[in-house]
Amino acid sequence: QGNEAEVAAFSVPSYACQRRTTLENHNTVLTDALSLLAENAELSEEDGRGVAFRRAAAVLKALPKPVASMTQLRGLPCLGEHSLRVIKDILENGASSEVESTKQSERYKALKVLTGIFGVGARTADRWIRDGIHNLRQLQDSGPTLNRAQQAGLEHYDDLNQPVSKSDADAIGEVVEKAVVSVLPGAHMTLIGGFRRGKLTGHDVDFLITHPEEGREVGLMPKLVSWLESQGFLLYQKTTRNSYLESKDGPARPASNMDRFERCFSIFKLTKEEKRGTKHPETLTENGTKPAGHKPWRAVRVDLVVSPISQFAFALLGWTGSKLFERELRRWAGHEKSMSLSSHALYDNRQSKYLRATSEEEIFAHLGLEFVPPSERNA
Ligand code: TTP
Ligand code: MN
Ligand code: MN
Ligand code: MN
Repeated sequence: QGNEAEVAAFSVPSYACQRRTTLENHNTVLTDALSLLAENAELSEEDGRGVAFRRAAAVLKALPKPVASMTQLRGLPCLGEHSLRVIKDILENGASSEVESTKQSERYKALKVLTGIFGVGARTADRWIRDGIHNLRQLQDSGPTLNRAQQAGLEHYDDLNQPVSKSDADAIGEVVEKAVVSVLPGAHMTLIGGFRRGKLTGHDVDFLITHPEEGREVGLMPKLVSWLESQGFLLYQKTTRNSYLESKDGPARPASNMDRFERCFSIFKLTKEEKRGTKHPETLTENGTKPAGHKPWRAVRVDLVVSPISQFAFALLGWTGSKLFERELRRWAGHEKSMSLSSHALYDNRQSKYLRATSEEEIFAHLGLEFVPPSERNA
């Protein structure tokens, strides 16, 4: 008797950027369920619902132990009626009927398979589904026109849907580092994204590149890509140039969350030799004689970003994630501090000026937040 009353209520601050969220999650059953509903909302282009479920999941990720009863959740932020219903269902019945039926729905399964193709987003997948395409077989049979990214995505579908390990990320890092210093001596490369937050696997590998002398980084990306291409490391690449300086609306408030650095979305060819950390033999390309069912390499999604040193701290913070942590930082900046944060700069609307920073620590300080290290940004 009185067990429920003895269970202390949890307390967490409202914004994910005020919390320390490690990879240790004591509520994976609940957060997996809410994340699935978030994903389903995003795939259905209902972004508002998606964010609401992501925020709810993030609150549960920050709890110090498993949720045992609904009473413990009283007063917690970001838990809306819908999320609370899902949590209650799981606590009482072991599963959420909404999550289970979503998971089994033909539409969700089709959206997952089709958006699992690199280059295919929610809108394209939805169009295909309305044309009766629900799986890869039907896609290949009915043959809608695929762009270059989607063709590559389909070709490397299995590899790209395998998680990337930290050791694969490190092996690729060695190659990219070597490429970076050969095309621009003195340039620096940093691992960003999920691996910087200490994740053991990822869906891709992300790198940020800069040079300590402002301006020296200009033109680096095409050279880097040529080097990697000439060595046979790229199965696909699309480079977009820096559009920050030339944009008309100025750097303060980017129209979207997409930043405007010079960047490259690529599919990297990781060979067994690179994995072992030995030299890349020129002979390893499979010229016509592909061994059936086995190949000595795998395809890995790699994102490269180049930033001028003056924006490096903002780029580092903006590309380390998690995506929700980034979103919450920007929400905090805007709503609580009347500032605009992007991956390029921090603008103070009250003082009408940019706030400089050369480290992530300085940016948190400008924002009036306690510093949260990358390993605790796993919201
Ligand atoms: P992702 O690589 O998509 O995510 P991740 O590395 O956190 O997770 P995973 O292990 O699944 O790869 O994005 C990394 C960060 O980069 C994320 O915080 C958001 C940021 N980002 C941008 O700022 N602009 C972009 O266009 C993209 C794609 C990402
Ligand atoms: Mn713990
Ligand atoms: Mn990543
Ligand atoms: Mn990425």
